[in-house]
Amino acid sequence: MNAPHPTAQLREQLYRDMDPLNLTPLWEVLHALVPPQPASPCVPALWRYAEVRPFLMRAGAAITAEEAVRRVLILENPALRGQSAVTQSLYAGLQLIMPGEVAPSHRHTQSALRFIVEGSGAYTAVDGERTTMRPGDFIITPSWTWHDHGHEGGGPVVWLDGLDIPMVRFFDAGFAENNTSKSQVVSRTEGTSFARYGHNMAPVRHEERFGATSPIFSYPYERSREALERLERDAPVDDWDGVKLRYLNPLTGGAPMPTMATFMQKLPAGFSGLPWRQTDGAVYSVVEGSGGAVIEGGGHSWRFAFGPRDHFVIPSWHTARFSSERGCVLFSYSDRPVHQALGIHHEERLS
Ligand code: GTQ
Repeated sequence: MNAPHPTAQLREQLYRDMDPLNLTPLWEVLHALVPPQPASPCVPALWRYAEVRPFLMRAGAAITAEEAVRRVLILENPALRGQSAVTQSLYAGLQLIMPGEVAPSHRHTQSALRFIVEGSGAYTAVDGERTTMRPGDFIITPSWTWHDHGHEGGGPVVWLDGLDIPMVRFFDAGFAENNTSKSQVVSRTEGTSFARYGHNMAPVRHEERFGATSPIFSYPYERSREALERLERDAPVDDWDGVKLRYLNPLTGGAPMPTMATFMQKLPAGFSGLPWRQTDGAVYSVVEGSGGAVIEGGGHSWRFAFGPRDHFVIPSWHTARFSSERGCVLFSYSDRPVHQALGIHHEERLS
């Protein structure tokens, strides 16, 4: 008579014996590998500017922009500490530059966006053209273009850096190089790119300068805000998003960068939005006004009250809804173009 299969023992012995050959059984991990729905390890988080700013200023006293190369405080997802990541695929940081400083010229395969949070008079130079930074402007540094930042005005200037660093690291496709000169030579007059591409027109014989990235370096806030205000006044407001527009690469109609989509939205005064969820986790920068976000996921719930210059992250497939008593303007970015390119983007609008 055979004894009943000592199944558990048999399996444990199998796992131990094959472990040195770097073999592991799928059936122990299958449920987590192929989950019924996204189960992000990220958590929602809010960084209040009033709490962050003193540390930025202390960083300003502790290190120069030149020594730091980029003087940035990274917004790390509380569940991903040590990984320099705000979501699994995205990086966020707040960069400070003081009058007279230069953040030296370099280039890398990672794409970057800048969203100006505080101060005026700093510039970023891309591909020989300088762009002056003003609060609310959205500025692009395309992959593998030389860029340096400088400040010839007065007072500190702070902007949000959004990069695809974790995504490029995931693909092991990161290259970087320092320029031989600290500031790149200016070879184009400021505003040239915007004149060429920023008016629903394009040069008749344009070269595709940056491949999949928008040839517009800077999307000025006054233009975005005007569009949102007009739509709030003259068109139906969306029950989930308020008034929300996406930024465009004018040559493709797609997102301004191959890896990141950017948005600006206005929640009208008295807005109480319906909940939604989407697979692209998103980082938000509060431009003006105040409001609230209720976020739910993994059996937990978060309630954020936000004001100007605050930042927060809504991870993949967390249910969120916005409200605003007095109205507010929100900038956000996510990895949506990658989801869409892979055909794995999902969005649900709940009620
Ligand atoms: O400005 O080039 O926040 O390379 C992180 C990496 C900013 C930049 C960051 C970077 C930059």
